[in-house]
Amino acid sequence: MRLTLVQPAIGRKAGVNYMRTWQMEPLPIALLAALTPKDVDIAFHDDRMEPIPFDRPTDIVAIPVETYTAKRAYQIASEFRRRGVPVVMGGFHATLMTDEVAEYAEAVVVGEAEDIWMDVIDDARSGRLRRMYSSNSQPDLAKVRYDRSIFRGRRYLPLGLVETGRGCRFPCDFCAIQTFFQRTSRHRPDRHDRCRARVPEIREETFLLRRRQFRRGPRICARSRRGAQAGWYSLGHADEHQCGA
Ligand code: B12
Repeated sequence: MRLTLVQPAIGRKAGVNYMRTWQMEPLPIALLAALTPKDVDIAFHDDRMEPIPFDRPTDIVAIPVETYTAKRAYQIASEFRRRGVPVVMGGFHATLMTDEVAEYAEAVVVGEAEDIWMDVIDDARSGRLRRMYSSNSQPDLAKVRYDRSIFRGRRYLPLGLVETGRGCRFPCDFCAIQTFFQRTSRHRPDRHDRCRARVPEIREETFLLRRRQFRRGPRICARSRRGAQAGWYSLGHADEHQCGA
């Protein structure tokens, strides 16, 4: 089976390639690639950086959808569907706006992918995709893996993204995170998992970590603290630091 993963851009403007911002490795793509069995032939296209070859043969397309990429994701999905290719969508927007997203996809995945992605793959292989896949489970973050080899050859910003935890326990109603994770919060169990020492596939000298972890310096191992002093920096993000930090 041939699976095509597509990272949608935030939008397109006629005559302009792309608004060149935030071109970092998209972690949901690396995660889906790692979850996919090895006998599936995976292609990946990043709409932020390159034209999507809609006519390249594929059996299924999977697209992560955030609210800010939803419109573009629907355009991409429509192009593939016009060619008879089934589309699966998941992510924050797909979970929060399931009915809307379902108009543009054969299948919508609600919740975290880890415990349900194999069902999607199996059903796609047998040509029996369900309209909706829903997972309430919260997978053990110690077991979560990313296949970053899928990004080889692309010139992303030299930032290594490390996922240190998921969710937030604060009830800020403007924030999608507390809704998506139902006000739960969990972290990778070993504090060293946050560090480059345990993320060998990251080569970059700069980490994107949640700001709070940098404030709490001692929670980062000595090697990463040295890195921080040597000039790595954390890129704060509206969600976490608004939420009680
Ligand atoms: C890292 C990050 C960024 C980075 C992006 C890095 C990159 N790779 O390009 C930066 C800092 C640049 C960024 C910017 C923005 N971000 Co941001 N960001 C995040 C953050 C912190 C982590 C996302 C991530 O990679 N998670 C790790 C992956 C593995 O987890 P995940 O995305 O949740 O995916 C899981 C499930 O959703 C599901 N899943 C996801 N996709 C798919 C697809 C399929 C097919 C399936 C089956 C499942 C599935 O399975 C995954 C594993 O369980 C989240 C908040 C958070 N804590 O989640 C916000 C978040 C995604 N960002 C958000 C926003 C709003 C923005 C901005 C628009 C903010 C702004 N106003 O500028 C910009 C947009 C930038 C742009 N132009 O593209 C919102 C999106 C809300 C929404 N309703 O969609 C979030 C959720 C924060 C929030 N408070 O609500 N962001």
